[in-house]
Amino acid sequence: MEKLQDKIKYALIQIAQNIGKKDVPTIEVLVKQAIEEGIEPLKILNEGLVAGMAEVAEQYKKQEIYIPEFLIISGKMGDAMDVLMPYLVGSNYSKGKIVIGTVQGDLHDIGKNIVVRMLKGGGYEVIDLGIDQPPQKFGDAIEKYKPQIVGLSALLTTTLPAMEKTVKYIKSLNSNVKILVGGAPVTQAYADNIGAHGYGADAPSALAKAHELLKK
Ligand code: B1M
Repeated sequence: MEKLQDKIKYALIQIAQNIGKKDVPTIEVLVKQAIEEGIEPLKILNEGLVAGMAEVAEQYKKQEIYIPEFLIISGKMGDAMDVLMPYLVGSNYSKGKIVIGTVQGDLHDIGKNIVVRMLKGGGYEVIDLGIDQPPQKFGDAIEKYKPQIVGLSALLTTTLPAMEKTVKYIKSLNSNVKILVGGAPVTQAYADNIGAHGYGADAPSALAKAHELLKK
């Protein structure tokens, strides 16, 4: 018999391929069923949801699915996480904590929100500060939440200096936090230049970079 974790994983992929169709399996129902069958919550997360999301991310990367589909799937993933979360509490499920926000002067958040969903789907606890965040707000959040990673997003060439200022400010706090940056005008060269620890060109690479930064 097909394992329930596999069903959860393939349900996410099926949603990607059948958006809008009625008979697509509901992830929350499968997650509930898995819990009732006594499958370990961490197994449901890692071998079901995270594995399914990783495949969906590949499809997004290869442009087999696009932003609207990705947002729908991420939403479903969020619903499933809501069901699973109470069972995960106390099981040390989180791979790490990430504070993220769009830098000062910048109101764009569509891409950042995709990154947030991707990181959550990848098993991270994410604290989203929102848009137009001054350096001090990132500093306050570092003190309050003690994250391992801080993510900065910028969509305007005119807000790139705010990203640099924020990186400098965070580094001046002497915490061990790693800084991950991204957004349309940001490049690897720019990230290196301002002293960020990591750069993600898109949501899947932001997730991959987060994993990599935590290994260092
Ligand atoms: Co604006 N805007 N916008 N805009 N806007 C752009 C960015 C622009 C390229 C349009 C253009 O001129 N062709 C241009 C910037 C030019 C430049 O700087 N070189 C521009 C401009 C000029 C402006 C205004 C100044 C316009 C005006 O008022 N005259 C103004 C500025 C407001 C401000 O921020 N202060 C403005 C306003 C707006 C809206 C509010 C109307 C709206 C934003 C709504 C919102 O976000 N809630 C908006 C939009 C929607 C866009 C476009 C059309 C789409 C951006 C987007 O959502 N892309 C954009 C033109 C375009 O890109 N075609 C444009 C889709 C999204 C999934 O991609 O955000 O790149 P992206 O995110 C990707 C990656 O970049 C990466 O992963 C994401 C997922 O793959 N990524 C990260 C993002 N953050 C990351 C963080 C990471 C890692 C990866 O680690 C932490």
